[in-house]
Amino acid sequence: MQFSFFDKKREILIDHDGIVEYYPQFFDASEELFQKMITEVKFSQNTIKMWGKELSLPRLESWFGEKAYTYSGLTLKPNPWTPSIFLMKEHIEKNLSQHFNSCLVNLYRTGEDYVGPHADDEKELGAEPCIASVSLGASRKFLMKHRYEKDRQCEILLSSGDLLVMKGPFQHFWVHSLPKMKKEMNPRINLTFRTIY
Ligand SMILES: O=C(O)CCC(=O)C(=O)O
Repeated sequence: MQFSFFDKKREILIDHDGIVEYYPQFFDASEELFQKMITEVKFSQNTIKMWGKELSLPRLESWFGEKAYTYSGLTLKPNPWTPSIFLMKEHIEKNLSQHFNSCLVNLYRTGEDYVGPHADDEKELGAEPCIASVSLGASRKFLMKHRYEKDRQCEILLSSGDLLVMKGPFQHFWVHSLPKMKKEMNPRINLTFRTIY
């Protein structure tokens, strides 16, 4: 598979207490990529422990790269890179001049699957993580809210092929989420490329 190097359009969505850049249609072969993910990735239903109870996450996950990743008490063991995820990683790295050694892949099966408000601020992601997030499949709303300035928030509809980059102190000042939408929505896959130290 080859990715075209077209003139990438970039919009700055947030430039206060962190930076969020949006590259619409960064990947033009997004339907093909979605199908590759479905066939190449083995997704798992993971659980986390909360208030002494075992809770199933409202999405499926798979973790790739060189190192394990622990969040909310859950440790994800790394799978070896699949050919397509590795190519996507290289393409993003060339365009952003940034290196990544890991990737979390989420599968939202219907509009009922979601991720609640959180920040990717685990210590092993470094002080100011740069996270590159690729959307494939159904379009879903992505919400960012400032932790301390309650009137500051930003919402964007992420579509197949879009790339969103969060960097600087963003994870310290903002939380982000992918809220539930209509139940009958088509599946969406999200890949977040990260660096684990
Ligand atoms: O699916 C998305 O766009 C967001 C995923 C996310 O927030 C995460 O994996 O930390």
